[in-house]
Parts: sequence; structure tokens; C-alpha cells
Amino acid sequence: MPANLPPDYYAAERRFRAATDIQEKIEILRDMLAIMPKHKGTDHLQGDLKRKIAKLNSEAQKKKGANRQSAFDHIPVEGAGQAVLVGLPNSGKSSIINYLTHAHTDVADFPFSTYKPVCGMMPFQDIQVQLVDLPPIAENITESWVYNIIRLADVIILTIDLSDDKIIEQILRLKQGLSDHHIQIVIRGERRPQGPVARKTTLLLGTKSDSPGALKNWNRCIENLPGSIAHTKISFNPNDGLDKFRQILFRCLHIVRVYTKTPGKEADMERPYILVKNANVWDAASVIHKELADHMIYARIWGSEKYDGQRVNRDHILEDGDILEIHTK
Ligand SMILES: Nc1nc2c(ncn2[C@@H]2O[C@H](COP(=O)(O)OP(=O)(O)OP(=O)(O)O)[C@@H](O)[C@H]2O)c(=O)[nH]1
Ligand SMILES: [Mg+2]
Repeated sequence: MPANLPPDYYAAERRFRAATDIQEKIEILRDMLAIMPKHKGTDHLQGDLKRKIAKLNSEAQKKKGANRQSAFDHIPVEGAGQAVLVGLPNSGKSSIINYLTHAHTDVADFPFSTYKPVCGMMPFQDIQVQLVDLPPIAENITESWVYNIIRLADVIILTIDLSDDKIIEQILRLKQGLSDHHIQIVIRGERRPQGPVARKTTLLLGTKSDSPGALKNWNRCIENLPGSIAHTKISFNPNDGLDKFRQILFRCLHIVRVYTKTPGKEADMERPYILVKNANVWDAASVIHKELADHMIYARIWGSEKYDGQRVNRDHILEDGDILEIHTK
């Protein structure tokens, strides 16, 4: 079948031949792919373009752009916590940003489509969790700034592509790639490595659970884990497991939401304060206002496992959803 390409395509092809900058070349190839009509006659050409984009992306990532490296080194946390998407090429990381946040990042059916971090806020009940899309983990290609961002995140979401039979290999490659950069995914029951290492709470996420064979692959993955780790699977085609994913991610963040109440008034249930798990009443008062903590005599609490308005002192540990009323001198 003839390809029947439009004139725009040939114009883009001429621009491609004249281009010298890798990033510019990638942009033009993406344009060519978008312009090209999608039918049997262009299958081969589409594949060619995708391979070229993947090759140029991996070349671009290999080139150590000093400026780019430092510009991406740190992503300030927004919302209740930061979770980074870490996985092999094409494992479905960017799709998570596109479906679960309002941000947009490129999704493609070829590897190395992401080359810079993209943040999005994922709503969960009355809070927002920051998700960070990253380039994939690939030996000798992934730049050091990617690992710097991973090291500073609250949680790693390790994406495992369930459409690929080689589940255990995926996990081992990711574990190795991270440990080469002194990052350990925390699996309860697994030995702590020697030397300086950033131990990271990790959520193992099986992606593309709609794919043929995904369930079998997933079960094999879970059975072969060396210890216990938070895990769940999702699909965007159709949507499945999204609520459970959001809930498990919230648990992995190890935070509690605390609401405040002024004596004699209704509680403010709109904006919770976010505290680390096991924070006490004094910690909460300090977050609300330093002076409040200094002048606190006692507090009353409404929430789980307490009777309403129970009087507690400053070292009382707070639970998620507690309402706190602080009494001062
Ligand atoms: N069937 C199916 N395909 C999916 C799902 N999620 C993602 N994909 C497809 O998997 C391919 C890769 O998705 P991306 O989100 O770009 O993967 P990535 O991990 O960001 O890829 P890189 O940035 O190149 O590392 C795309 O063709 C997606 O449409 C899913 O739930 N089901
Ligand atoms: Mg991506």
C-alpha cells in the first residue's frame, strides 16, 4: 500500500536533514510522526521514525549537559509529599502523570520518550500528592540528576511493565541501577547494605494490567519478592486499580492529616495540616504556630479511638483524621 504522504511531511523531512541540534531533530521527527497518516502503508515508516527518536533521545541523555543537570537537580516538594516514578523505558510512567494529575507529559509507544522531569499534583481525598515523571533507568544512559531527584523524594513508585514476561529481570535491573547510585528500595526482611545508602520507601506498581498475561506475570512477581513491600497494579486501558493505588501511595507517605478547631467553634475540615506519622500534639501545635506550642497547656481531641473532646497532653500521638483543639495560657 502506498504511503501517500502530505507535502507538510516532506517539508519537515527537509528541515530534519538541515538540523544539527539533537533536540531540534527530535522535535522535527515528532512532528513528522504526528503529520504522517496512520495506516498499513505507513506502518514501516512509523516504526523507522520511532526508532530514530528513541536513538536520538538516548544520545541526548548520554550527553552530559552541565547546565541541564544542575537545573533539574532538585524539585521542591509541593502538597502532602513527593513520589517519583522510577522504571525501565516504556514501562508506563508518563501515562500515570497524564491520567492521575492535570499535568501533561509525552507518552509514546517507544522507549526514552521522557528526558526531563515533569511534576503533577494528584488529588487524594482532601489533599494533593506530587508525582514526578522522570527519564527511565538505563545503564550508562540515565544521567546523575535523575538519581539526585530520586534520593530526595519521599517515596519511589517502581513501575513494572506487566505486558513484559521478564518481571523478575525488570526488578533486578532497577534494584541494581539504583544501588549503583547508592539508593536502596526498602523491602522489609531484606538485609541492609553496608556503606552510605539512601533507603527509600517504595511502592511496587504493576502497570498495563490489562495486557494479555499480565495477571500471571504479576502473581509471579509478588511470589518472588525477597521480602514484603507495598504493591498494587493498575491499568489505564480500561481504568482499573486507580483508587487502590492512590490509597496505598498515601499510606507509603507515612503522614497523618490533622484538622484544627478553635474552642466553641466548628472544626475547620477544609484544610488539614500534614504531619509525619507518630507526630504528637506538641508537633502539631508547632506547625500551626510557634507561639501556640509555647503557650499550650493542654489539648482536646476528636477522632479515632477517643471519646469526643478527650483531654490529652502534649506528647499524645496523633492519628490520621484527628481534630485538635489547643488550649493556651
Ligand atoms: N495497554 C496499556 N498500555 C499502556 C498503559 N499505560 C501505558 N501504556 C502504553 O505504554 C507505552 C509507554 O507508556 P509511557 O507512559 O510513555 O511510558 P514511560 O515509562 O513514560 O516511557 P519512557 O519515558 O520512554 O521511559 C505507551 O504506548 C502507552 O500508551 C496501560 O495501562 N495499558
Ligand atoms: Mg515517559
